[in-house]
Amino acid sequence: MSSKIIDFQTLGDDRGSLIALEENYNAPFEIKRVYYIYDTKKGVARGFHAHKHLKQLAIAVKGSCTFVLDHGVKKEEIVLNSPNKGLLIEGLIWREMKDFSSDCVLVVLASEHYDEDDYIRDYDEFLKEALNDS
Ligand code: T46
Repeated sequence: MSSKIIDFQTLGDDRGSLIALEENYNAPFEIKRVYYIYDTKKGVARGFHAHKHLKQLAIAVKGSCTFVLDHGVKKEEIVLNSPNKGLLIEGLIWREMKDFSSDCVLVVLASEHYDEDDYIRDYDEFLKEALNDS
């Protein structure tokens, strides 16, 4: 299990900015799915689950939000507030997302198709698995 910030190269000129994401390059896996979260209501938190195998790259292409990543033994908070930064999350990490700005558009690239069986939505079950893995 691991997480890290990936800095994307901004290709800009006097017309504005452009960022390209390419699988197995700056998005370091095969991209099978893309989804985005937007219009999140004030004060709402989402997530509250871990994934068994999924790799994801989350980018706040507009606005900001905070990820709370719980590795079982340690917790960290990561603010996403720039379209040129992506949060890579691989493996068994409990995630919560909060503090969405009203204009936040959170784009997520995923390594697998949607599969509810890959989710762990029970925190105690997550902790048991995470501590076994560490
Ligand atoms: C994650 C965080 C960052 C689908 O049908 N297909 C999909 O690809 C996704 C992502 C969701 N759904 C359905 C399942 C639920 O009925 O859309 C509904 C909302 O999904 P969920 O409650 O899981 O949303 P979040 O924001 O809690 O979590 C999502 C992802 O599901 C999850 O993989 O890591 O964003």
